[in-house]
Amino acid sequence: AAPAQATGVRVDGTDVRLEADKAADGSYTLVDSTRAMYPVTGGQIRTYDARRKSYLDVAGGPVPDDVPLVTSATDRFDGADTSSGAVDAHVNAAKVYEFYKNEIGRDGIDGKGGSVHSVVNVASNGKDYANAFWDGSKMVYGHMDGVPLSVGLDVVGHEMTHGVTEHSAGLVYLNQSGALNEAISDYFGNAMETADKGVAMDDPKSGLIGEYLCNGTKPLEECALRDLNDGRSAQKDFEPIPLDIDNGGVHYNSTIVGGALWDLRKAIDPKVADRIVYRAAQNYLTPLSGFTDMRGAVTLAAKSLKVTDAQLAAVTEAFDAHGIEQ
Ligand code: ASN
Ligand code: ZN
Repeated sequence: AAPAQATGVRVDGTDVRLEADKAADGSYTLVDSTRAMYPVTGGQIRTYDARRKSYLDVAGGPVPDDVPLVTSATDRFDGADTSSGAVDAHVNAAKVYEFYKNEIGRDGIDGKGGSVHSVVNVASNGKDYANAFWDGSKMVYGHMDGVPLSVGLDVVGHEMTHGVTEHSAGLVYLNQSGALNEAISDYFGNAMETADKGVAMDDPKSGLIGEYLCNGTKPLEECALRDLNDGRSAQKDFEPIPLDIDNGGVHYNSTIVGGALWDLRKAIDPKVADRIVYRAAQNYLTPLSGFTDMRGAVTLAAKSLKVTDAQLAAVTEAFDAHGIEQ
């Protein structure tokens, strides 16, 4: 087997170049050995197809033996490999890898060039499983109204960032630390997508998460799962939510702090904001950190990066605007 290029058809109908592997029998698999990690660690970006197996049988640990790599008899991945979400997952995982490598200087999810594995096309009791998640080892994707979740670069970036967070701050996925974990995933997922699509930061739609999952059947605002420009404040909008509901409302309270981080990204050079938020998450958070800790962490990270006074003032303003106090 040897690295080879292939072509894929994405769910939106466009062709895309894929990094693949060509076997001796002429078939291709979605195994990308071209990234910086490969020569050093052997790390690869691999995409597998669960073929509607239950997400419960796939979650946790390495990819099960009975879940195959995505394979094509020719150098073209289309048809079932498009509708499963495999092509979009493979391309988007590579984009997220490149963002972390080039913008942040991080080598993959574990920061050590380890493999990046995605399993697409899981179901729930034979029906669409309308979610995606990081399971501690890999990304897993279902379909929402027939559209694979992997079409969203913001979704793929969100899930991979859960892996990055697990390998660094280790934010416990409950209550405020869980909402902060969510906010960091939303921030980086959306930052990647906004940069990739060339959406201006001052576009009111810049904060939308998951807005492309409807594949054009709904306006972006209606399609989106969340909006980092929703302007919510810790004082007015934070709700303590029981643990049995969404791990204590981790996807509800998240946009309070995610909104502050997004405000910062709108106020200063986005690349500087990305470095500040990344450094905050890497160096100044611990597993039970909450929103106030994040304000402190972002402030410390900004100072340690020797940002300008204006950039530091933007940090203060962003957290003030969302009611997150010192
Ligand atoms: N899509 C969700 C997330 O990554 C799945 C979950 O609730 N963990 O946040
Ligand atoms: Zn999440």
